[in-house]
Amino acid sequence: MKKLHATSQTILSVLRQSGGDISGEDLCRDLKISRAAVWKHIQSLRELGYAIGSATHRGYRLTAAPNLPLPWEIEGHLETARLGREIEYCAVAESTNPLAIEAAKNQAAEGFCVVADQQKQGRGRLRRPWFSPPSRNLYLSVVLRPPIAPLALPQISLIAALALTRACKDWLPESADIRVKWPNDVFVNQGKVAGILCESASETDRVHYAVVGIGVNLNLKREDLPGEIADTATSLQIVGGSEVDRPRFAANLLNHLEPMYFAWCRDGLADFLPELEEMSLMRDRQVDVETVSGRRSGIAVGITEDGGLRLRNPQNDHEEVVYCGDISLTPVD
Ligand code: BT5
Repeated sequence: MKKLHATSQTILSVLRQSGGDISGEDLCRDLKISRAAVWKHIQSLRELGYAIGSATHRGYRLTAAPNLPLPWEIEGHLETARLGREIEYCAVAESTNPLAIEAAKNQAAEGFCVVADQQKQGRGRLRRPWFSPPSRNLYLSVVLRPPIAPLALPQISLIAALALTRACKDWLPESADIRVKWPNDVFVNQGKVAGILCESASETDRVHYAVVGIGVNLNLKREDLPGEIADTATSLQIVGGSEVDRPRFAANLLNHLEPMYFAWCRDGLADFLPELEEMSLMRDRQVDVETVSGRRSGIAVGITEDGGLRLRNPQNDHEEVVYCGDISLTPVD
């Protein structure tokens, strides 16, 4: 886990703001530190991937920042009151979710996030693996403490999925087809671009915490995709063609999520249903849903106010609602 020293952070902002060369002497004088100390901070920034040139008689110049989801880079783009206001960064994590759960158990404030460059044991639902290589994507877990009945908690995946669709829209051409696949996926042009894993602890009438883990494929290239997901996954770069700024994307996602999350806590899901239906991947299509109590099939005709998927039997028009499960779609001709 890395925290940037306050002086390194000041040097970084000075270099950024100047946009040109800053002499070592000026830095020593303004920060009241020695030349050796300035050099040490410059070195630590370089180790994080900042490209900082130095030339005798001219000084230091920032020429490039690493495309890493570093907390201070995310914070620079945040417009939230709570979400992401405290971020723990790991270059390598087993998975960001258990780290956020641990923090939640230790009273982390609502909005606390864990972000990793890479996950060794990234996970999906039912212990399925989440492909999490370094340098490419976003792996973020946010601690939430919604004042709602525990039964309503699964809806949070739908809110996060909708926030993701809005965040993806900001990076993709208008022609991109962005969809929510109930209950926890985001698809772009028929490929899975993001998944959500919500883990929580509650008692009968109170949620202690919910950790919403979000994985988004940002800069994966086709050739990065392992065989198991080569035909089903995609990334914003594969679709949009350009490199996504990871910290900016992370901040943008939290900026979208926060007001939606607070509105949902206050008023429930009803106001989001039209958008959820408009963005639905399955709408009016024949689907099979694997649930714990067996397979259900039907036409997906909508989502209920409590987050269930409405399935209509085309033979007798009978409708049933399922609340969790894995969906497979019957291909359309
Ligand atoms: C999910 O599960 O889609 C939830 C994924 C949540 C990942 C985030 S990353 C931050 C946090 N930390 C974690 O360890 N997890 C969360 P599920 O619906 O069960 O889908 C899992 C399936 O998606 C796998 O079985 C693969 O088929 C497919 N898959 C795995 N990695 C993928 C990737 N990077 N992109 C697209 N599909 C993937």
